[in-house]
Formats: sequence, structure tokens, C-alpha cells
Amino acid sequence: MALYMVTGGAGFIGSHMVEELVRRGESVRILDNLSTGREANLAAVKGKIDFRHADIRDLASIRPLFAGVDYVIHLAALASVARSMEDPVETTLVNLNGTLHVFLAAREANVKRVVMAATAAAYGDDPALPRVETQTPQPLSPYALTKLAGEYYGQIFYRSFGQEIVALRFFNIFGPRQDPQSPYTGVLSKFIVTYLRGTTPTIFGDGEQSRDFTYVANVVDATLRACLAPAAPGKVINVGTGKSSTLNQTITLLNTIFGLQVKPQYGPPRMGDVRHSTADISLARATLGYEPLVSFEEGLRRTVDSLRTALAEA
Ligand code: NAD
Ligand code: UD2
Repeated sequence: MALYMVTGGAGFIGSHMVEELVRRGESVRILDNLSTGREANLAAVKGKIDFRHADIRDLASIRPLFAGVDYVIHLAALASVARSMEDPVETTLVNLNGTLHVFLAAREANVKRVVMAATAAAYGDDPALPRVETQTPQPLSPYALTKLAGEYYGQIFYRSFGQEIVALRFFNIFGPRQDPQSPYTGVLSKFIVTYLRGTTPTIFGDGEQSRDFTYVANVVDATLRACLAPAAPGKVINVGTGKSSTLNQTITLLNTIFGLQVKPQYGPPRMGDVRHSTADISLARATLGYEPLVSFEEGLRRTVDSLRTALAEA
């Protein structure tokens, strides 16, 4: 049994990561300031985890939390393009300074490996598709830039100190507990809530923008593989499904799932938006032995069921 620290473990992706680690019998310590995460996300593992309310912006306060930790899964961040356009300073302090603090504290505590959540946003609008890790990044938002800078810090520390750090470029992750109440949440959570409440989904732009929507179980599997895979340290690795859907196609699929004929309303495109995004997952397959476990359609059906239950119980 190893001790895993999950920063951001009370969040959407983090809470699924924690649940799977507990299911596997690992020890888990969570570092989270509950700024967007919630302890309710951890209800299924109550009493089985070591929760520490802390802020990665404060290096001195988080240092002691790394004692005895074997692996760090670093998810804590302000995870929104739109929010970063509104407040680039706050996003920089959390995503860039905070990530540097996590890497420093991990090295001082002799943590075996850090796996950080990076993002497909780093690619920006490079016309080449699917996205390959060797493409030149073109960040379009402070969010994308700060996550990319975290990748660079990881590579610097790996090359200079041999610190084992892996960056996983998550594509568009969705699933249960992606907070439908947050104005910054993922588009699929927002759309599903409109279907469940009988309101109308709004598409920013013409709806032909595409995303590699990746169900959360896939990213949990890839991340836990990256903690142990021998060839992963020092690398940046895409995690997606290798397939993409446009928002218009997504509305058509939701209409099929709900048996409705919902017509979205269309608004102006959003600043900082990427037009198309699809992952090349060859490196994840070769380095991690990763293979997507749950398809977009199956993941969407599971998420609809989960949100229907959550809203009914609210
Ligand atoms: P989330 O907002 O649900 O989770 C982020 C967690 O970090 C929350 O629990 C929040 O309370 C915590 N946090 C934020 N600032 C903190 C701070 N200063 N100190 C300590 N904890 C802090 O978001 P998510 O969608 O679960 O994203 C998790 C990670 O995955 C982020 O790094 C995000 O950039 C990355 N990512 C997400 C997606 C996606 O589609 N959801 C895609 C690519 C990358
Ligand atoms: C980016 C990253 C993703 C992740 C996320 C933050 C890319 C390709 N992806 O996601 O990896 O890091 O940031 O966690 O950069 N939209 C609507 N209507 C709505 C809400 C959104 O049309 O009500 C559109 C939005 O303008 C965008 C698309 O849906 O074109 C996806 O938006 P999102 O916020 O779900 O995620 P995105 O792509 O910004």
C-alpha cells in the first residue's frame, strides 16, 4: 500500500481519482482549499481518506503535508478558460505559482513521482489535427498558458534534478460531479442540466467547434498508470479518446438520449475558445498502455443518469 496525495482531490476529476485509489486499497491524502471542490464530492470515501484543507499558493503551509507521500497527483487549479480571461492574475497565482510550490514540496519530501494535470488548451488553434505532443503549443488563454508553464517547470526539474514529473494533457473531461452549478463548468454538464430542467442550451458560436470529450473514468485510469509507468517521467502525454464531436452533433445525441427535439440557441463565440480539438493518443498507448475504457456516447448516458439522480435529490 502506497500513500498518494491528490491535490484538488475534492474536485470533479479529483474525487473520482480518490474513489479509485481507495477502491484499490491505497492510502490517500487530499490537499484542497475547497474553492471549487466540495467535501460532498467525497461522500463515498468518508472516513477512508486524510483530508487537509490547504492552499497550494502558500508553500510554507503545504510543505509538511508531503511528508511520507509516495506519489502526488496534482489536479488543484482554477480550471476555466473563461475565468482566466476575466482574472489572469488569480489563475496565475494558483496554476503557475501553486504548481511550482507542489513540485518544490514534493522534491523536498523525496516523493517518488508527481503526475500533473495539463490541458489540451495548450495546443490553441494549430490547424494540424489530431493534436500530437510534438506540435508547438499556441496557448490562447491565461489558463492554457499557466498549465503549459507547469509542464515546462516539470521538464526543467526532471532534467536538472532527476525529479520524476509527468504531465498529462487531459482533453475535455466530463462525467458525474462536474459541477453543473458553476458558470465555469464543462459544456456537457451545462447542456444536460438544460435538458433535465426543460430550458434551452446556448451554443457560443455556430456549434461546429469540436472537442475530444473524454469520460472521467478514462482519465483516472491514465493518471494511475502514469504514476507507475517506467518511461513516463519527463514526458508530456495526451489523454483523450482520439475521436471528437461538434457541439451540434452533441445536441443531436442528447436529443436521441432524451427522446426530444431540442433546438439550441446560438450566441457569439467565446473569447479564448479553441475551434477544433482531437487527441492523438499514440504516446499514451505506447508509454502508459492506456486505452479508452468508456466511449463518449456511453459516458454521456452515464452522466445523464447521474445528473438526473443528483437534481432529483437536490
Ligand atoms: P475542479 O475545479 O472540479 O477541481 C479543482 C480542484 O482544485 C477543486 O477541488 C478546488 O477546490 C481545488 N483548488 C483550486 N485552487 C486551489 C488552491 N489554491 N489550493 C488547493 N486546492 C485548490 O476542476 P476539474 O475539472 O476536476 O480539474 C482538475 C484538474 O484537471 C485541473 O488541473 C484542470 O486544469 C485539469 N483539467 C481538467 C479538464 C476538464 O475537462 N475538466 C481538462 C484538462 C485539464
Ligand atoms: C478547455 C480545455 C479542456 C479543459 C478546460 C478547463 C480545450 C480544447 N479544452 O475546455 O482541456 O482544460 O478548458 O477545464 O482547450 N460552450 C457553449 N455553451 C456553453 C458552454 C460552453 O457553446 O454553455 C462551448 C465553449 O464556447 C467551447 C465548448 O463549448 O467552444 C467547450 O467549452 P468548455 O468550457 O466545456 O471547455 P473548453 O473547450 O473551454
